[in-house]
Amino acid sequence: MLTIALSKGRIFKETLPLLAAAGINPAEDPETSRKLILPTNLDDVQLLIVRASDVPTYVQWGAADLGVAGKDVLMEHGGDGLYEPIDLKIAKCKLMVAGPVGFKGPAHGRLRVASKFVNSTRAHYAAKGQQVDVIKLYGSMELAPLVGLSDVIVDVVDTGNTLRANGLEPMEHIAEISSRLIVNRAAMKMKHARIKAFMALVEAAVA
Ligand code: PRT
Ligand code: MG
Repeated sequence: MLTIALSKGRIFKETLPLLAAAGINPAEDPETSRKLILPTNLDDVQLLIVRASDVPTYVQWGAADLGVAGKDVLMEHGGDGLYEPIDLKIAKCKLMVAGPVGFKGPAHGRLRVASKFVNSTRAHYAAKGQQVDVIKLYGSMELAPLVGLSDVIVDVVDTGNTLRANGLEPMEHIAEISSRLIVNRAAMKMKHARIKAFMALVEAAVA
């Protein structure tokens, strides 16, 4: 059995054509099905529908052989127990610092930064030698500066429409983000032929 973990929404939609190129078609649509294990047209391939930030965990622990996860999520997770062999070039965005339009820095004290990407945030400011207070959030980061929870945020940005709609603007670029195929290290050995064949088809579809 080959088990592939991925999240619904943009990653599922953009991974679908790549799976199809590898001969894999889900038997149900995760947007309408309530099933968390989706069978496919192939008896020996199943999909797990999990939270985007949980994909590396399922693959790391071998509950899934393969997964599709954003580089933002992988940077935050750290990549233990995982190979990251293919840049799928889907779900592209940028990890950025953003703040209120015209924001020049806190009046006094340390900069307060809200993010769900606390590790990437700490690493970014550590690399600049800047001491900051990092505030962990799980979503709706754009709200934090509007109500004085933080000065700025670190979040992924695509069109920038969400920032603009909330009176924020991009301030610093941290990383270019796209989704990656990830592989459990043990599965790569135990199911080598099957996974290599899958990867070759996916790689051809990306190119
Ligand atoms: O929902 P959950 O908490 O489980 O996780 P998630 O929100 O991270 O999942 P999902 O499916 O929204 O995103 C999965 C992956 O898609 C992320 O890990 C990124 O790698 C990638 N991606 C690409 C994005 C975006 N583009 C993006 N625009 N992830 C989130 N966004 C957000 C952005 O932060 C903003 O709030 O979408 C909103 C719209 O963006 P703008 O800039 O176009 O307005
Ligand atoms: Mg989401």
